[in-house]
Amino acid sequence: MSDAEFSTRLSNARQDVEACLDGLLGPEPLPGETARPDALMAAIRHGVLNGGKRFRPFLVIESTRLFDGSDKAAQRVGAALECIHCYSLIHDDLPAMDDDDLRRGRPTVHKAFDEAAAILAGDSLLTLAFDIIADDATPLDATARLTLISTLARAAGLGGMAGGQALDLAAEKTPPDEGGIVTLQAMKTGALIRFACEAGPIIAGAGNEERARLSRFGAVIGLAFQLADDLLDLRADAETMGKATGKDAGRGKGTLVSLHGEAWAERRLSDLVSEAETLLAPFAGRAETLIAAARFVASRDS
Ligand code: GRG
Repeated sequence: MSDAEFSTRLSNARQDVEACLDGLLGPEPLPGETARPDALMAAIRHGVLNGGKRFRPFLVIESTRLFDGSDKAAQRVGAALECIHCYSLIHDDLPAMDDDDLRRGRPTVHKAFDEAAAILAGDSLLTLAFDIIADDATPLDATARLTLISTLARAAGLGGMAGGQALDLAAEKTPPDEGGIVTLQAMKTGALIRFACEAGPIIAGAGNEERARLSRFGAVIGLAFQLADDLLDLRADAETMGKATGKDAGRGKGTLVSLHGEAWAERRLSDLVSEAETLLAPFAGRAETLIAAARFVASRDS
């Protein structure tokens, strides 16, 4: 698949998911909700509808297509996952965590609004994600919806992303060894990406073998995503990234790049892309978009 074809597919998925998110984040309360406060909705929309790549929803959509699953279900699960990703960014930017003023090229939610609004926007997005999947409007049977909810809860929670964030904060005081860095990154960054790839076979009702294979593919590209992010933190400027860069080095934070150097990281990225290709080899041409996604992750420049 050419770079241009891949960009078109990513951009189409982005548009579909943004339309879905725009509808889900409307002012009208759902049955059972009392009201959606205007100021909270403004903070939430600032933190979500703001130019993200939507790479995780794209992975949900493409891993679902690999098994001919429902596109509509994939869009809603992708939107739910993006809600959790956006919550994590909003909370990560808070002064108590990474303390950033810029995200996706715009003021962070606590800068544009205030800290309480940012905390509540994140809380609301986290719970909304599970509401979106549980809702009958997600066209899947109840067992598939429950499996998605439980798998996503474990990816996002204490043994996944939130736990990884805790390990990351602790790493500023006591630097972890290489194994510790790999574990914290697999949790903080990798868990949501792994869920995105595993969601497809769950949505499409594929078997356990396929689900395990896509989960391994997700783990591999999650590693590549973080390695590329560590390289970008060293190499790119804040304008290109839409967020502060150079923060890891500034804080003396250990990464695999600081341990082994940039040339090692480039070689490891290329090995990870080969591993991703091998994992999807049984699907032959049907997996070309996901394989292009693995290459995109390794070579991305923003
Ligand atoms: C606060 C519970 C909690 C978790 C925060 C997301 C996160 C965990 C920390 C962010 C720190 C960071 C920069 C991690 C590297 C990987 C990452 C999540 C990059 C941002 O994701 P992209 O590049 O961003 O997909 P866009 O803006 O395109 O969505």
